[in-house]
Amino acid sequence: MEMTFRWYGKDDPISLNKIRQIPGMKGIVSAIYDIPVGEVWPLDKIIELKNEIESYGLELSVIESVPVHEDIKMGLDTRDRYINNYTETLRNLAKAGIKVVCYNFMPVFDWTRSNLAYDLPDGSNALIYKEEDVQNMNPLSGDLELPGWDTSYSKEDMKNLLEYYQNVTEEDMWNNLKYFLDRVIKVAEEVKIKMAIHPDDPPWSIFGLPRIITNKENIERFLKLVDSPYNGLTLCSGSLGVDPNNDVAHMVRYFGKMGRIHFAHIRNVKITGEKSFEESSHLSTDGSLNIADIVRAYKEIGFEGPIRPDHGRMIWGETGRPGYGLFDRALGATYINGLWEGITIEN
Ligand SMILES: [Mn+2]
Repeated sequence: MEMTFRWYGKDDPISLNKIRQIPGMKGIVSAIYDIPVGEVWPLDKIIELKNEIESYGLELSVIESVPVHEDIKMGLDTRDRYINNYTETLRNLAKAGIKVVCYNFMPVFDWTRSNLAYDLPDGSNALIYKEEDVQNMNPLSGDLELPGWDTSYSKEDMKNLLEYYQNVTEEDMWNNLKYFLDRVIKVAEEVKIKMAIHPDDPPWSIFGLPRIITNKENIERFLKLVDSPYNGLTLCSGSLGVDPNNDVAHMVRYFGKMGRIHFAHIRNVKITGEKSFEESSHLSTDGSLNIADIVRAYKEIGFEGPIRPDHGRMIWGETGRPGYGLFDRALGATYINGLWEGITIEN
């Protein structure tokens, strides 16, 4: 595996200089953040990002994410233009030597939490999700702050989007995803970029919106939509793991042996009730997931791709982007490295 770390570009308070000091850190997961969703990423901007990262002795390992325009997810007639732009972006990324692209297919909201800084008893704070709180949220109130929310939507846009989705079923989402993949994976194969879908987070419907990348059965269906090694997964332990029916280590072994895991997100979560959880430290005993077994599963399948610690708590007084501070994620990377080094696989 290659240990990597997410970096939000030059505006990220956590500098590349700090990231490179984390033991074993090899790669950066990043994106270009100032291009509107759906437009083509120019080659010179990609090269600039890559050069900046490489000047710190790190590699640009994964693009997370190239966002999918909402018109594609909704299946509107305008989607063809955005799909063409998407494949143009892939071509430019390939010219810069990018090998893995992460994306998701969640309608409107991306990842969602009910509280971005919930105080934990040890004095740290973390992202949490409480189903009853989310059900009481009104996405049209305009005062919600969700980390994965595209804040460029006006209240009116949001109202229209939510209204439109009232008539979009899960089967429609499957059809729209297939339409997208039929066109995009062909280009991904040609330019040798592994596409890696991120599961829906949390893996159930929120605000009445359809969500489909949620469990083993659905992921298997997804992989068969276009049965190509370039149509693969970002396997996120924390996203899938909040549903106790999802056995993450089993999924790593199962989809890993098929060669379809292209990128690994590792983090722990503590399930606190029905459809409710706290993001815990990465340590197995701090949460509901057996991170040691998940890392063992990656070692068993001979995983050589990028792994990153996913979200972290805010510890030692750190403030900043929810889930994306330096300290707890660095501890997560170190913990994963320790597990990896300690596991011997007998052949
Ligand atoms: Mn993730």
